[in-house]
Amino acid sequence: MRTLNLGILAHVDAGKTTLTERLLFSAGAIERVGSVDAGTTQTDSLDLERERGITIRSAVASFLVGDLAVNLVDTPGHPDFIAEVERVLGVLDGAILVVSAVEGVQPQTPRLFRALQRLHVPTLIFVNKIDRAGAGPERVLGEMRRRLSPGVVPIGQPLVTSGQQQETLLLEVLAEHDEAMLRAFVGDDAGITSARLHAQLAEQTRRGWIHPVYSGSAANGIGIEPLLKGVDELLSGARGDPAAGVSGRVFKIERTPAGERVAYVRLFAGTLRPRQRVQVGGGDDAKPTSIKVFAPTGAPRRDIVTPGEMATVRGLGTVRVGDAIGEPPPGEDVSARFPRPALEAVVFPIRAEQGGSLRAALNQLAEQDPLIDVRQDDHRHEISVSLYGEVQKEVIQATLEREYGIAADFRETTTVCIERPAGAGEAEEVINAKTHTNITGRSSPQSTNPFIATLALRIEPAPFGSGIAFRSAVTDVRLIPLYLFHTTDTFATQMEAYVREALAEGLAGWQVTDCVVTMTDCGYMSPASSPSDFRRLTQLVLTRALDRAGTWVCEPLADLSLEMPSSTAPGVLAMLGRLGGRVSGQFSAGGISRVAAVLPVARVRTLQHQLPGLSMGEGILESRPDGYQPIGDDPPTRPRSGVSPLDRDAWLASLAKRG
Ligand SMILES: Nc1nc2c(ncn2[C@@H]2O[C@H](COP(=O)(O)OP(=O)(O)OP(=O)(O)O)[C@@H](O)[C@H]2O)c(=O)[nH]1
Ligand SMILES: [Mg+2]
Repeated sequence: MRTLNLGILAHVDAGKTTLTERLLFSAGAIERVGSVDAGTTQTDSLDLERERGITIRSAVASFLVGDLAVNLVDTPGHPDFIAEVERVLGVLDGAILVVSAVEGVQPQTPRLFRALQRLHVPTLIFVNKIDRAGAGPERVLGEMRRRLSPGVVPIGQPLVTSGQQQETLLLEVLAEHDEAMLRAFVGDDAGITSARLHAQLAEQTRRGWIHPVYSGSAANGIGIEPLLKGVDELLSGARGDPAAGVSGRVFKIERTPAGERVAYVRLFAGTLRPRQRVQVGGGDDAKPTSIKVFAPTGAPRRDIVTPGEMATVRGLGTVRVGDAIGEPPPGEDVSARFPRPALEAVVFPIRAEQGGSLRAALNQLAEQDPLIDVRQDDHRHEISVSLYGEVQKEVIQATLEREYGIAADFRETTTVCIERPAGAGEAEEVINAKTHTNITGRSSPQSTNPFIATLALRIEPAPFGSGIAFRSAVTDVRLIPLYLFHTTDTFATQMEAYVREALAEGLAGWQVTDCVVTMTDCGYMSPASSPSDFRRLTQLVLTRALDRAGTWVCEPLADLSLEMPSSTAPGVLAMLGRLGGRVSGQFSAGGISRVAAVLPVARVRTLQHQLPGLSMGEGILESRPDGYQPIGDDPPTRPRSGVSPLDRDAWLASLAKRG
C-alpha cells in the first residue's frame, strides 16, 4: 500500500483542525464530526487545546483514500508554536496549505509556503470558510497569485464553473513548464486530451511547480470530496529501500503518564522492528520496546515499520525531537529555518521547595520542544526559558501546573540578543611540552596548557542567518585522535558539538552565531588525551579567538502587521516612528488600513499597550521575530551561567570544583 505523510499548515484559525476532522470523516475514519468549538476533535486532544480552541502540538491521524494510506499531521498555526511546525516539515511527502476565504493571505501564510517550497514539499491549497460573510475566493486567489506563486491554479467549483474554463486555466499554468502544453495553449496543437492534462497536473504538482487550489467550507463539509480526490491523484508518498540500513527522524516526543518517552518517528529507509538495535541521534544504541505503526482505522495493527511510514516508538532511551534513528536521513538539516525565539523570562516556583522539580519539569518540556532553551544561572540560582510569545508562556505555566503540579510564575519578559563576530580571530594551545611529548613536535612556550590536547581554532563572520558552521582544515590524519573518536568524521562531528557548546555564551553573554569556525591544528597524546580535554580546550581556545575577533551585539527585530481604522492610521504610524519602527508596506481600503513594519522586539509591547488608545480600540497587531540588527551604543549584556574561560584561573578553579 502507498503511504502519504500529509501536513496541514496555515496561519492561526484558518481551519486546519476543522479540515482535518472533515477529511477523517469523509474518508470514513471517524463516525461523527467533532468540532474545535466544542473541544471534540481528534487532533486537538490536549485539555489545554480543547479549552482554548487552538492547536498547540502537532498530532497525527490516519485515513484511507482509494488505495492510499494517509497520515495527516495537523499543526498549530499560532506563531508562538512555530517550532512545532518546523520539525514536522522534514517528514512530509505533501501538504495542504489552508487559507481563509475571508482573511486571505495572512502573515504566516507566505512563510509557511516558502518553507514548503524550500523543502520541495508538493502543496495543495484549500481556500476555507467560503460560507462566511465577506468570503471572496476570487480575491484570495488573486492575492495568492501575487504573494505566494503564479503557479496557483483553481480546480473545480466555485472558482471554476465549466470544463472549458478549467482546461484553459490548467493549460495556461502548465504551459509555463512544459513545451507540449505551451504549444496547446498557443493553439498550435488542439489534440491535448484531458488525460494528458491531468497527468501533467499531477507531474507538475509533485515537482512543486504548481499548486492546485480547492475551496470550500471545512465547518460545513463543502468541497471536501474534490480535495480528497486531489490528495489521492496528485500527491504520492516517497518510497525507500526496506532492505537498506534503518534511517528515520523523530518529529515529536510525548510522555506517558508514567513518564516514559514516546517518540514519533518517520522512517525513510530500512525496516524497524521491536527489540532491534538502532543508533539514536548519532549517539548510543537503543532497542525499541514497543512500536505502533500509524495505519487507517480497520487496518491490522503492525509493529514493523517500513519506509515511508510513521510510528510511535517506545524504549529509545534519552531520545530527543529531531534525532535521527539509525543513519541520518538525507536532506537539509532541520535547524535554522524559522527565526529563534526572541524573548526569555525567568521562571520561579511559587513555593520555594519546588525549585528542584521545576528544573526537572522544564528540562522535560525542553526535550519535547528543543526551542524551549532552559538556562540555568548558577550565580543567581535562576532558571530562564526562551519564548516566542505570551501565549506560549501561558501554555508553559498551565502545563507545569497540570502535568507536574508545580505552581510557577514568570518575571518580566526580556529580549534575547545574539552576538556576531566583528572580524576574524584565531587562538591556539599546544600540548604542554614539559610533561608530554607533542606529536606535532612543537611545544607550548609557557607550558600553561591545562589540557592534554593541541588545538587551534579560527572564527570568522558569516552571512546573516547562516548559523554556525564548523570546518576542519586538518588534513594529516596522524593528528587526529582516532583512538578516541574512531573516524575523522566522528571527530569532526564531536568537535562541532563542542564548538556549538562553547559559542552558547559570547563576550557579552549572548549566543554567538552567523560564523564559521575552522580547526587549523590539533594533536593528542595516546592514551592520556580524553574527549574532555578536547571539549574544555575548545571552550578555552574558541573564547580567546572570539575575544580577538570582537563581537557585535544584535537585537531581535519583529515583523509587524497592523490593522486599524484608516482615520486612526496617522496617529499609529507616528507612534511607530517614535519607537524606531520602519514601515515596509501600507494599504487602505474600505476604511481599514493595513501596515507592515519592522520594529525591535523590545518595543513591540509598548506599541501593543498604546494601540487600543490610538486606534479607538480597534487596532490589531500581530508580530513575529524576523532578523536582527546591531546595537551600536551601550549594548546589553547577559550574566553568564558560569565563569568565562577568559578569566582563566577562576574558570579552571570552577571546573575543578565541578569535578
Ligand atoms: N464559518 C466557518 N468557520 C470555520 C470553518 N472552518 C473553521 N471554522 C472556525 O474557525 C475557528 C478556527 O478553526 P480551527 O479548525 O481551530 O483552526 P486552526 O487552523 O486549526 O487553528 P489553530 O490550530 O489554532 O491555528 C473555529 O471556531 C472553527 O469553528 C468554516 O469553513 N466556516
Ligand atoms: Mg488547529
